[in-house]
Amino acid sequence: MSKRDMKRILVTGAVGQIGSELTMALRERYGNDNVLATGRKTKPSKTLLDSGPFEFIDICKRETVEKVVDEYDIDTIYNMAAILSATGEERPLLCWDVNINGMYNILEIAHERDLTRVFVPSSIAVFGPETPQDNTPQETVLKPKTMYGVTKVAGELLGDYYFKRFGLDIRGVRYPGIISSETHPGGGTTDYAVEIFYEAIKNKKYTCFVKKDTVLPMMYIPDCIKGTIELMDTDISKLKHHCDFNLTAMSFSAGELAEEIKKHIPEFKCEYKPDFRQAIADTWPKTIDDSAARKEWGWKTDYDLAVMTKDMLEKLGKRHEEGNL
Ligand code: AKB
Repeated sequence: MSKRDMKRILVTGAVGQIGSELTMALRERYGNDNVLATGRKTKPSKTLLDSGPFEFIDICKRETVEKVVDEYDIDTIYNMAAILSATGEERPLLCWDVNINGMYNILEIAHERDLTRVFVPSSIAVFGPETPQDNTPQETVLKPKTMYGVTKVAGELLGDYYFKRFGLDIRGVRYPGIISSETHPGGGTTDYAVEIFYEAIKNKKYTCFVKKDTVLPMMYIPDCIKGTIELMDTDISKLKHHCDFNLTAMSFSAGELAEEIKKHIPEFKCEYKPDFRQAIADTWPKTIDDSAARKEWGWKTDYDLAVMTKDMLEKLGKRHEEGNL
């Protein structure tokens, strides 16, 4: 088997919202033993632990990453470990450390060992108030006002630098808010779009931390996992962009999401009490132009607001009935 065909994958941040489901999808595809899940502190789920190898590492401590990369003969890294926007405003130095110094360690390790491919996610947080908020173009002003956004812009640039300078095959997308039912998001501005489902099922009411008319780009987790893996599978000759693909599936206001949930749970009530995360949301796009992703690697979505809402409520409703929510 040539080096290009081998797949020995490391997922950092595998206990997180995207990492946990990405790890399971990669294990299904490449074999359980070929996908090493890693986390820093949080206890992994039984599903993650029982289905394949797991190690605790800290991407800010380079030697802990080097150890597992060498021990497991890793050739591909999905660097999903990150501090998100809301936590980033509360702990800016930690955000810089994990998102920049941690990412730098990953890139150096990948470069030194000539790894096959690296995925490093970016976010809609790279945009700021000077960016057009409707149909935000692929190439546009990047002047974020959060520490998270600053680290994501720097991360995109760093990734492109390693590609140009060292030929490291590194890829990434600007994730919108991700909605999922397996693992809670933590510390993001778009977390309300997940919390609302749990509260609708459990308590039939929710107090939303952004205003009713706040519109943000969103995506259901199956689309997110599909897109991530498809980008990593694409022949590099097709890619003009590398670390900064705009990506979206749907855009809706917090009020529209509440209305969609009400169609299934008529007694559901949503109140709006904006907190500091409103100011972050106000600087992000409402809708995104992801035509570069569609053109260069065939990106397309399967889930819109109605289909996603129905699926989320069914999944969480079942877990609630079983007493597992
Ligand atoms: C956040 O809200 O911080 C993240 C993101 C959009 O990157 N979900």
